[in-house]
Amino acid sequence: MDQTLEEVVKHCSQQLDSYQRCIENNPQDWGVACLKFRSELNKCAEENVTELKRVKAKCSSVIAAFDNCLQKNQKDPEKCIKELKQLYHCTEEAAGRKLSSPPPEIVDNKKFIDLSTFQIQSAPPSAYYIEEYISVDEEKLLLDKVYAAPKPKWVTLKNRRLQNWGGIPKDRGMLSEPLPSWLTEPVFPRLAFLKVFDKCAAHKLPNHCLVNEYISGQGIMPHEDGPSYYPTVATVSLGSHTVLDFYNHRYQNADKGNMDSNSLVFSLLIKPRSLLVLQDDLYKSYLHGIEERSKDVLSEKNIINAVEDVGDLERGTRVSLTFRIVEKVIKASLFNRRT
Ligand SMILES: O=C(O)CCC(=O)C(=O)O
Repeated sequence: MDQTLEEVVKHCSQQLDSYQRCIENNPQDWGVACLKFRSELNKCAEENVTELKRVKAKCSSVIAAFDNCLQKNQKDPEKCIKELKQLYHCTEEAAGRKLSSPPPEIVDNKKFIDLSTFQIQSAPPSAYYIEEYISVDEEKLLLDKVYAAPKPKWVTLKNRRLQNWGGIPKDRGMLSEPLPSWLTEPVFPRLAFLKVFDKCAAHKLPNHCLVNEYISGQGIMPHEDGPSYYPTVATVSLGSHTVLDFYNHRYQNADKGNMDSNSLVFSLLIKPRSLLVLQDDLYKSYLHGIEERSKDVLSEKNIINAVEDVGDLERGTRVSLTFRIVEKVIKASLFNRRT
């Protein structure tokens, strides 16, 4: 699939850009408002991308059935699961891939539509964790793009490096720029179907992504994400696992150099390619952090989402993509207007 995406980017960058801008400008109803741009992108891709030409020739009736269903059920796209499954099977066959492991949300209708299926029941409200949220190919493409960013995009801190996409959040607001399509395309459609950000009045999809890179031995001090953001975060992990620790708020009052281990409440094992969504009390009333270590001895921690005993895990380099909604934005276009 890497090659297909590269071909789409190569031949249809203008259409991709217009579609992306339309999604940004119509956070409430982009599914309907941006149909024209989606069709233009599809047309360009079908005409120029080898694999898609093949898929179109073989799967035209299944594509039409899926489109038809979506048109009829714009407010209720989950009614089109059957058509989506057929489309998935047809495209995988046309591309010559074995039908081994379709994405979980396609296998199981309930998972496809309902975030609550993924809720970690033993955690305080609310944490949702989805393994294999993105594929190995998507993970590789995302990592390639993160590392292809120009050097000045990186901000180097003592214990990690980071990149801001979508703008830099500031107290007075964020000068907002569209998120690049390489970040949104593998992640947003499923966030939208799972309705992860639907409670947010202003936007229904994130407008900011913080990329954090931790090499083995690095971490992040316990902290809260603060009031600049709508209180839901969605984090996609790439490259390596980590262990995310949750602390009671009183840790905040403790001396920073003297971590109050009693305030550690529980931990989550976060695997590469997974999605973690935090909201409610877990966003507002707990701190989260990652210890600076090169190996996680899981038996030493109260890990509440690990079902199988995976023993000790050596950490590699992990890149996390934390998607959020910054509510106070200043549109970049206001500054770019010609007079
Ligand atoms: O890397 C992660 O999963 C956590 C990142 C985080 O907490 C933050 O950037 O505020």
